[in-house]
Amino acid sequence: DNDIRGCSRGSLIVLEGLDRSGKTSQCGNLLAYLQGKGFSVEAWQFPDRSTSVGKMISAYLANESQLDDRTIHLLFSANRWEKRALMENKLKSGTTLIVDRYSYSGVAFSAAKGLNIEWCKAPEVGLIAPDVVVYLDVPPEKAAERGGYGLEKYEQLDFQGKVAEHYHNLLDSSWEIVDGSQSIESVERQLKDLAMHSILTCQRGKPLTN
Ligand code: DGP
Ligand code: NA
Ligand code: NA
Repeated sequence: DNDIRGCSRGSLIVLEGLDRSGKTSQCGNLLAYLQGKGFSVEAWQFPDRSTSVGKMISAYLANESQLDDRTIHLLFSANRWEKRALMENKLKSGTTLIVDRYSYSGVAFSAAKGLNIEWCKAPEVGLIAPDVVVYLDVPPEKAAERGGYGLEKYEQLDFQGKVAEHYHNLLDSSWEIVDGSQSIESVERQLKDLAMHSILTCQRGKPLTN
């Protein structure tokens, strides 16, 4: 399949966490740091609102459209699928990708609505497997305090609490849990270390897998 053992490739670094967990600014900081080190690196985010599927998702999140829970679930997944080929090309050509949310958001947010977890996972099968998943762990109450939520659909404390529970069910030993309640600098330092380690492991020939 996608085994490119022996070639130097980029690393797929995924950040997950609740809304207002600090992921997005940490992704930006990590991007700047790695670029400063001379690595070929890009920051991506899902949902990617620039595509036509992404625009449907964005309208849904802004409460401008209503969609059935399973329908929006599949659109979020389709939004990752439509970027898969480009993602593979970037990684194979040596570019590291820092990705703000991925399949785990897909599962945690939809499962929090009560959808069956195995059903939620199914459309994610075959997407490229991350080399490292960092969970920025912030209690929902603390995230809610951070300047408050915006107006988007899921930005409500009770719902985020359910999302947190589902994230915790998804966590396994392959995830890196970073305590997002620490200082920004401390979180940043840990992310840099995790990213550097992952990039070097990929450069040494870790295969790309689904
Ligand atoms: P963001 O642009 O990262 O703030 O994400 C927008 C919102 O959508 C946020 O509340 C998280 C949620 N979200 C992200 N990815 C998915 C997904 O795949 N499925 C569902 N149901 N929600 C998602
Ligand atoms: Na958000
Ligand atoms: Na974000």
